[in-house]
Amino acid sequence: DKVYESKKIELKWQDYWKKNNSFVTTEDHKPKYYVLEMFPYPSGKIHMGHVRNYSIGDVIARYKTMKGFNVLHPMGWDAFGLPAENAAIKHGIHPDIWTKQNIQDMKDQLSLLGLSYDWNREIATCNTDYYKWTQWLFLQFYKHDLVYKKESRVNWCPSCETVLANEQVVSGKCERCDNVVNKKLLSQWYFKITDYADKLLEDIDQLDGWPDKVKIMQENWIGKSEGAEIDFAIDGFDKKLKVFTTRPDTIYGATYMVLAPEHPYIDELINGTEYETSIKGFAHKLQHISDIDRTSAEAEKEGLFTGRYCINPITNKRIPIYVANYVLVDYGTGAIMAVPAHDQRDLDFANKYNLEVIPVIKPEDADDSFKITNEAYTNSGIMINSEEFNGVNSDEAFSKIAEKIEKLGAGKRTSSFRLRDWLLSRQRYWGTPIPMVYCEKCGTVPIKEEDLPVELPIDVKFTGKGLSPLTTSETFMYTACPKCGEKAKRETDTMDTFVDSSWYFLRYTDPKNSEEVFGKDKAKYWMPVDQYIGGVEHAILHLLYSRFFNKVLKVLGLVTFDEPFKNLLTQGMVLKDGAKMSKSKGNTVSPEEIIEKYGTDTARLFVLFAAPPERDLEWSDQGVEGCYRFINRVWRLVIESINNGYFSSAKDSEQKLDKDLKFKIHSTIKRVTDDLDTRFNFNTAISGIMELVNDLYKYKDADNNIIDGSLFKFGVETVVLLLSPFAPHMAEELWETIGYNVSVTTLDWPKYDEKALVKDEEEVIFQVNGKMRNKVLVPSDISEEDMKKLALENEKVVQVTEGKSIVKIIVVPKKLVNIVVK
Ligand code: ANZ
Ligand code: ZN
Repeated sequence: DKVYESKKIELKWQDYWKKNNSFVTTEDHKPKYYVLEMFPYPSGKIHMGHVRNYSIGDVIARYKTMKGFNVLHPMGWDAFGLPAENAAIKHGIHPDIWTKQNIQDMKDQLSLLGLSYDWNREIATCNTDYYKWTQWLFLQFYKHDLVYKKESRVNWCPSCETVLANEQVVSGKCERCDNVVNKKLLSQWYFKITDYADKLLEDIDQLDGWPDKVKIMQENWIGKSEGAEIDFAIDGFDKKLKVFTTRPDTIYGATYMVLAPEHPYIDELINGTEYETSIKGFAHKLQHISDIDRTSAEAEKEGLFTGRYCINPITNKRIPIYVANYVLVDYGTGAIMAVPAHDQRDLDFANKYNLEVIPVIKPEDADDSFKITNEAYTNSGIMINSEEFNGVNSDEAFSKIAEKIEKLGAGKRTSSFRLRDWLLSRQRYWGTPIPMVYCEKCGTVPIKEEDLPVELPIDVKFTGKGLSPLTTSETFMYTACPKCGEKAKRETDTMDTFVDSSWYFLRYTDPKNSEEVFGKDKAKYWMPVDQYIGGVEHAILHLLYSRFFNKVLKVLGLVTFDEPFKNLLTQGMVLKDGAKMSKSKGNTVSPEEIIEKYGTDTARLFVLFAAPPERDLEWSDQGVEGCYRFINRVWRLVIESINNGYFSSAKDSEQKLDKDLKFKIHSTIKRVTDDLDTRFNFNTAISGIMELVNDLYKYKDADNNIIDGSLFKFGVETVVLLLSPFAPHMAEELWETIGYNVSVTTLDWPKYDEKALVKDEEEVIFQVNGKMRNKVLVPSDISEEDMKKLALENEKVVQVTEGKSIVKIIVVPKKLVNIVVK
């Protein structure tokens, strides 16, 4: 007998697909389907998470192809980033060499998985023919006033003398040398993503095919608050203090003001006063504390009086101005009116510093003795202590007071976003160089488009010290100013790698274009991505940045659609012993070992069968064994049937056994198709196929059964085809063994016959006192009365009911009749 040799078969078909360009795609007249898995960082090794991600994508790609779609299924490399630079510092390998070697290694590992990628479309973000276009896009953003430079604070390790990424700072200390990390002011590049905050928020409504949790995460990240900006005059100072509040209804309860210690007015307000030194010291201390720590509810509220006062524009009351840790400079206006009665943070602060607390809203059912002590009242209610607004509901007062403020010219309704502009500068080598120069005469000047790419130089030193290693390359640093031709200095920062990944899905549609970022027609044909698949860890930044890029590209006229990803599937993690598989926990299972032992088809089947794709998946050796046994069982079914001539067996009359099998085959096609079409329920699809395999075995082994060869063959072939997206190598081999010489990848997905799904007979059970006495076939449309009659007349039933009196008869339509006797 031909035995199942996974390795031999898998290599054979991988080679076949490659030689026959089985997965190479071009635009054609068919409906298109673009399936995309988030491209990996080339760390050098694939792990089970990759296997899961890519297996999900591959099943979808293969299924949609068989359903008649023109499928685009590309793969590439998110190839810039810090690890390559660390390797250069540690081992002296150039990042370029390190990265390219890793890409080759990972490609070799990926090829073992038999994934249906169009490798002709492979891209790596570190290749000049890719990052040239990343730079080109940066210039378009610059032209449209969507990039700007601003001073901001970076993490700086004084002992390594280098800028650190946030993830390199571990509890305030440098990951490399364990010294305390400082902040340093650097002038850096930003994308104006906040210009698109409203649009990014609004269009979440279009994302029907996204998980709700991801949409909520995006919404919260953008964080829109509706409220008002109100101007407070400052006593003895000519500028007004603008605050942002979400609660204009509480303005009568504003008893003090708070500025962020970094607020631009601070200097003018306190210079030369007795408050200067302490406030500056306070601001300095706060530099090292993250925004999250400063604003958390638990954080101790701390602040200082500035010696200054504001005038409340509604009450004309004079109230003190403080600085405090819990007000941030870059949210709203960096200043607040504090209403301790109705805001917990303000109340904590007021209680600590003995500031006045005036309640202006009371619960509907509270009486006049309503007081605030340690808990702020944050709900709506009835207005009190608010002059003409007393007695009004606070929700109503919100608009009325906002109107009054507007009439007085003291402010206006507005909204504020939590979303910040996107800091894209990185003081690193291994990234896309920012295509700008600094000229003493002309200032900041963009590189001319025709001079792109600005290539990464080779002659850099990786010392781990100083600013970007690009500053160590003489050849790179100095160039001619694009405007005046004089000597100018290049920008030495590179771009955040999220820039590279914000448009790669577009480049796949036209990866080799050397004239344009991508052909508009090609993008129009393939985009948007019909199904995007990746980890939920990218639910916020990568997806938001990609959406932002897409919206800008639409304005630039390069794309025609609002949203780049129509459907999103966020796959769960792969766990072992209840914890995420990871090197640090030492609980990993190597894909290569599993493939060596059982074959890729088993590995793929297991990761798809063990859990629905969005859920976490617990690794189980028995589960893998089980999938391996199932594959062998399918294998034997086909080989045995061929060897024993089952497919050519003739039968002249149809029996119940045949009818049941036919029903099972068609209903399995329907079930698997539905599972794949709607929710990608791979696990239930696979168990459906397993059931059909069981029934095929039962059918062929049934006593006294003559096999209906053509029906049986139809059943077995259906199994092979339905399994082909999951276990493609085995399916190809079996298909060939059955006698066909076309690749399964070119075949149509099996269709079911609606008529075969209608059962015209049902099996009904007859019970007496709950005990089964007989099973009979009845017409599907039988009435309850007729069922009763048949049961009462049935020979086996009569044997036990004779001479007894019938108490009652229970009928479950199409299933059972139970006769209760005494
Ligand atoms: C007065 C007030 C009364 C406030 C009240 C709240 C409750 P969200 O919803 O998060 O946008 N705020 C404004 N700017 C701030 C800053 N830079 N740092 C810290 N806090 C700031 O919250 C907006 C509210 O947070 C604003 O409304 C302001 O306090 C505070 F009963 O103003 B509120
Ligand atoms: Zn110049």
